[in-house]
Order: sequence, then C-alpha cells, then structure tokens
Amino acid sequence: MKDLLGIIILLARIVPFSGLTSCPDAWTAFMGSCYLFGHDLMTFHEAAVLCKSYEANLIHIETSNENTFIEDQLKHLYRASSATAWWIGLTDENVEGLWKWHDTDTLATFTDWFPGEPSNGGNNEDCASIYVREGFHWNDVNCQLFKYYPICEIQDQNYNVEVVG
Ligand SMILES: [Ca+2]
Ligand SMILES: [Ca+2]
Ligand SMILES: [Ca+2]
Repeated sequence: MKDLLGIIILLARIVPFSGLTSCPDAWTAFMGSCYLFGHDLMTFHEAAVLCKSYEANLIHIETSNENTFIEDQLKHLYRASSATAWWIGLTDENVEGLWKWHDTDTLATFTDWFPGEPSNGGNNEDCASIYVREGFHWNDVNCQLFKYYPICEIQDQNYNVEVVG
C-alpha cells in the first residue's frame, strides 16, 4: 500500500512533463507549443486562413530544436502521405528577399534553407515550405501555384505550469 502511494506520487510528478498540456485533441505538444499537421492540400494563403480559424498561425520556427522536432514529425507523416511539402509561416511577399514570419511580422533569424534556396525561381517564389525533395529543408515556392499541407502552431498555455505534489 505504501509502495502504491509512492508510485502515485511519482506519477503525479512525472505527468506534468509528459502528458499535461492544454493542446487541443489532434494537436501535438512540444516545448510550449501545440502543432496541427493539416491533412488537406491548399495554397499558402488558404493555409494561413485555416490556421487563423483555429485561432492559431502558420508555424513559426524559432530554433533548430523546433525545426528538428518538426522535421522528424514530417518524416513520419511523409511515409503515410507521400507529401511534396508543408507550408511554414514565412514569406517575402512584401519586400523581395526580406523573409518575415507571418505571426510576428519579424525578420527570420533561424532558417534552414536548402543550399541554393531561397531561389526566387521565375522571380515569383515568396512563400516558404518544408520540402521533401530537398531533404526536408526549406524551399521558397510560388504561393498560389502549389498546394501543400499546412502546419499550424499555438502556444500551449499549460506549459511550465508548476504542479505542487
Ligand atoms: Ca514556434
Ligand atoms: Ca521571393
Ligand atoms: Ca525555390
């Protein structure tokens, strides 16, 4: 009985780090964010609107940690979907060559462009994607011409909540 109580107390201490998040069902929690990997193909702007409808934004990748996590998720998803690419919330639509995040309107500091990207091919590639054929690194593509899967991100409100055991 005493052992059982010990196990319950131990679990109560572990759970906040592994399971307790405020992420909605079907969203994936990681380091204070919740992510939704969309199942429908759409243009960049359709993807942005979809994320907004969840009170989220297209994903904003701040760190190589976050980037690696997302890349690993997509490699798993790719096996099931044979996807070409996923949209991330990064564009240079306003000023060519100035890549800004959609949610904060700030210049990108961390980036993971594939060598030779951003290429601005056809003088008309203003939206960033995570591109399967370029090793899941980033590629700028035409915002309207291609339909890819969206990745939405919101903050996980329960992250870092201290649970007193
Ligand atoms: Ca983020
Ligand atoms: Ca461009
Ligand atoms: Ca490109």
